[in-house]
Amino acid sequence: MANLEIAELLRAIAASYQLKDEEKNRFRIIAYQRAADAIEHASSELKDLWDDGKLKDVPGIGESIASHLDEVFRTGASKHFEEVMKGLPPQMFDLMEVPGIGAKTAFRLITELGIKSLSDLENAAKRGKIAVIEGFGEQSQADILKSLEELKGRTKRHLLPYAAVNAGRLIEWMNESKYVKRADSLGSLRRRAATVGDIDIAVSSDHPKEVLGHFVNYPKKARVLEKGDRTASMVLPGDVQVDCMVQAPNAYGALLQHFTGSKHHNIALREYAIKHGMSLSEYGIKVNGRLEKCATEEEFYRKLGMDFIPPELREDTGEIEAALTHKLPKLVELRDIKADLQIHSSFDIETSHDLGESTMEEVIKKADKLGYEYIAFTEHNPSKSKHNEKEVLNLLKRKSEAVEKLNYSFVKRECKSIKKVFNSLEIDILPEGGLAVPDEGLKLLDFALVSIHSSFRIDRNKMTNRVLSALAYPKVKIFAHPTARKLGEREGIELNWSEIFDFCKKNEKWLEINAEPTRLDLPDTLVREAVKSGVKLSMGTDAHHQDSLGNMIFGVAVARRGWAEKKDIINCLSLSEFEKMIE
Ligand code: DGT
Ligand code: CA
Ligand code: CA
Ligand code: ZN
Repeated sequence: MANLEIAELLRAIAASYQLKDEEKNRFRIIAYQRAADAIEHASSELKDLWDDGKLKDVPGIGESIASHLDEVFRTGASKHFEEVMKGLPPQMFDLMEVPGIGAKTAFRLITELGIKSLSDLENAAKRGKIAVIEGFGEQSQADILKSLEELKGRTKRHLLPYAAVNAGRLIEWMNESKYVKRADSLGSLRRRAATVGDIDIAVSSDHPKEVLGHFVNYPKKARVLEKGDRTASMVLPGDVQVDCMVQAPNAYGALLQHFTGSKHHNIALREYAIKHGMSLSEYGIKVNGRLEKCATEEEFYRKLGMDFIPPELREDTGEIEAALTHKLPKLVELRDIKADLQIHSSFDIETSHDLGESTMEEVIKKADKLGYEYIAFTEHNPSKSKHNEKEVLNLLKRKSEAVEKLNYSFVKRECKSIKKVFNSLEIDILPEGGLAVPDEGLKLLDFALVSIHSSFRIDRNKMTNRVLSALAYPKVKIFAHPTARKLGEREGIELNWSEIFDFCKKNEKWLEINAEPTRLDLPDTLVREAVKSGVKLSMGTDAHHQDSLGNMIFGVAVARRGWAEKKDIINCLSLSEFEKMIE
């Protein structure tokens, strides 16, 4: 069972509990959903962890879920899971694949309309049968049709960190062979694209036969697809395909260049070469009919009269012109990052209890290890429906006191590099605009992030005004995960970006690059436009566990793909520079 299937199973259990008795099972439902999220985004296969007896090391998998999963791995099923799902229509779980359809909606559609499949659902929506059910209406029906279209457009791609971890392990394995001089990733993974179709690996060696023999002997493989003289392909658990290519060391740079892509970059490069009497291949560059091999990529680009183009920029969006005229940006690097500006600790703002996992202290320690100068705690605002204004203020006060205390004691006593912890908050932008926290509450914060977590489908103009109304508050500095997209799940909201950019530039507001692997939001193409417009970006991991602070590297990948330099990123400011920005 691959991670995605297990996650699906746990979601099905959560949905079953939701239908049976939502109130009674509230915490169970959350636990199952959380475990499903954790497993879906884990970079290791759960089955491997189980083999090593490390199931409980996965944050989000508690004692009881672990014991049921243990039964699943041992026997192929769990009695408890079967019991929970008994009596529920199995099509329910297919319908829940549709974004926006939860357990209850799916159940009603099946029982009230007799829907048996996604195509049934599409037919029913097209014939107007859904709009007339009580509580649905024209809008829900239109939303369902739109979601169905979205679902069809999905292709199976892997999140960048998942591909990166799998490739990293495989490269380690390749390096164990004495015939391997070096091994690198290629393709979309080397370009650090947000999602990766298949993994491509390059090996430098004079012994392709032995190298490929070692490759197909990889102990963690699911099956071998093919093995030729210079290339081989196999599939890893979780349906990840890997292609491996071997090249002699004296032409290795040309191979790297050729199979890093992107296709568009290579086409544009080839056209340029032809115009100048050269031709390109995975061996090198032919000039006047004579092949000049390239051992390194630097050499390859130099022969074309270009500066070295970092893989992240190879998308044919102006990098070739820039490389010819020595105008490539000096891209931001992980070591330039001095802060993480979106972190959720286990300090539960609703109760001000510490829930035990990744306490504020643990998070600070981890950030200190990473060498940061400052971080911000950005818990979600207290629920507006559960508390009156006075209660909200009291909760915010408690958090602000907790952070203040940490700054005076813990940070001074325990930290080498962290100098300050900021008291921030991730505040919901209400559907009609404005913030989910009263003005008095804002006064307690050092600065605030705002973001959208509901009502995603509002027309472009209204949505733009909704966002601008929130950004207008002086305390608000950051628009977090601005498109609200979820990779493979949900497309982003529609905004008038040039209006947003203008506003941010004029009013010193920053757009976040959220480094959470399913978000990577702003997406790279919009980062590029923001940078061009002179808008500053802030980086946050959106970590809900101290280990996720390590995801910053993926945010940096997005920034680099968007041509961002140090000067474009707020987190590259020193503490004192940053403090001036939020005065
Ligand atoms: P992906 O795997 O869909 O995320 O995207 P890429 O960019 O990794 O594409 P892939 O795996 O098809 O090919 C790797 C790179 O190799 C691609 O960016 C362009 C380059 N390339 C050069 N010549 C060829 C060729 O003849 N066939 C393919 N498929 N790729 C080539
Ligand atoms: Ca690929
Ligand atoms: Ca490939
Ligand atoms: Zn958020």
